[in-house]
Amino acid sequence: MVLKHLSELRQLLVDKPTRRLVLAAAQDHNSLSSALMAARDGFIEPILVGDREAIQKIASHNNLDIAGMRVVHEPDTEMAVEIAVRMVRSNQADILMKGKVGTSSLLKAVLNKEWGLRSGALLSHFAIFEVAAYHKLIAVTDVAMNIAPNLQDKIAIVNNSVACLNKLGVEMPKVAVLGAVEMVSENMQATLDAALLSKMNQRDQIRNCIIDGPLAFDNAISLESAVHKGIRSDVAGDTDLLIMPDIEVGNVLYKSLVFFAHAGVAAVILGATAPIVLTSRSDSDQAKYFSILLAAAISRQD
Ligand code: COD
Repeated sequence: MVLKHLSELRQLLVDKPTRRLVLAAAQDHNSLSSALMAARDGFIEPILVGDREAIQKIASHNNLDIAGMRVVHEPDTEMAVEIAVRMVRSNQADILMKGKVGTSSLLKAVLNKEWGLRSGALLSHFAIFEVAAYHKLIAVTDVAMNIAPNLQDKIAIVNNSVACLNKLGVEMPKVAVLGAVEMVSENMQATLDAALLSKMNQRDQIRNCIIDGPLAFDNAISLESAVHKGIRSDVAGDTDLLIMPDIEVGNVLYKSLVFFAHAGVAAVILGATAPIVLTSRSDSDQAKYFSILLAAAISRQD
């Protein structure tokens, strides 16, 4: 990873056109204030879809200036989400962001066959962490969308993430596929999938990255641990991207990094026709702000 700090995402946006971000069910204090912060910094132009009265109330109670901003009044949450998704689909917006609506309702709208944002690829969640104990930013996937990905899904998850990292300037990301152990065990599916992904990478079936696995978490992030175990690896200790075996492991790692290690984070959904900012209620305003910057940095530039 060339980037060491999430604040460097700003540099990727210098001289890039302002992206249009549509906030679905915008009557949500945290998403609204982070979107306004990114707008004030000149990175995005927000479009607020939701209950106008509730949006105005939140804005005035929290000293948020929404004067001159485009507000599309739709008090019904499901309809507001549909309007927001359709705006991205019809190229009236470049980024979709979740406001006061449940994660699965938003994802279901995105996956709608008639008016959603399917691109034909698998959609996956991608998060980048700034952890004091690591020498660069580290990406983690999938911690929030695909529940129990099979090998085919993991290939798509790697491809989505590698394409995103390439856009962030990481040309040949080092990818560690995690297991509980670094030996291939027929009793542990995660290790079998990891071994197959590594071999597929060696055979150029998965390109633009260097994959190694299975690696236990310590080997992936510490060369000393890998050497101690006698592991020869081009990835160990310098991983750019960690591939999770399933959503439970991913979600626990995500929350551990944030709550125990006080990591900063930015996250988006990849694989749709546009990036989607889908942070959860427990994420800080700063995490939401950096997620918007990440989405803007990888958004199509026309
Ligand atoms: N990418 C592309 N298409 C998908 C994906 C995906 N990741 N997931 C489902 N689809 C397509 C299917 O092919 C199908 O056509 C349609 O969508 C419905 O598929 P289902 O019935 O398997 O999926 P749903 O609608 O029941 O649920 C999809 C969700 C993404 C909502 C579901 O996977 C989910 O709830 N994921 C976990 C989200 C979550 O709760 N995260 C919590 C941590 S914040």
